[in-house]
Amino acid sequence: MAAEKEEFPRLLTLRAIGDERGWLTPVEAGKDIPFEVRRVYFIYGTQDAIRRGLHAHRDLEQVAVCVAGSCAFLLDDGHHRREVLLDSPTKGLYIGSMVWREMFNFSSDCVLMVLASRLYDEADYIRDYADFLKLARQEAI
Ligand code: T46
Repeated sequence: MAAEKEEFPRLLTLRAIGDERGWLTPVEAGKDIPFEVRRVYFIYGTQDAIRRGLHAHRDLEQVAVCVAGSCAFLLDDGHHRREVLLDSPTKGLYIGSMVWREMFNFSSDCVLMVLASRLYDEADYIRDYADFLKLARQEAI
């Protein structure tokens, strides 16, 4: 039986609860996010000409949400390269292990929140694209 084609990239739609006071988006581990959240970090004050990321993770799941402003992601799983614009606090971009990511086109008001499945570990980063491709293509065999 042919394996089902996984959605890449996977976008999660977060809830938006609004009334006359404005909007509220809840993020609950195990409900809105498909893993237990062990770390949260924010990226902000990035100029629009800057490119960040440029690495993959060996074993890390993350969901990125632009809670203010917008930015673009390039995701590359070693076989497909896709660009995604994050421009709403209800759009969550799921990034699994062994996916090369680059972030760019940051708006001046961009606040990018990232929820992660593991604590920070520099040894988990693959920062060389050629090394990443070799590993990603080996894994697919
Ligand atoms: C990712 C993309 C989306 C810490 O001390 N703790 C942390 O939890 C993180 C994420 C970073 N740092 C330190 C490590 C560096 O000295 O903060 C500095 C900047 O990190 P980095 O250059 O890795 O930032 P980005 O924007 O290139 O990448 C970050 C995440 O590191 C990465 O996991 O997937 O955002």
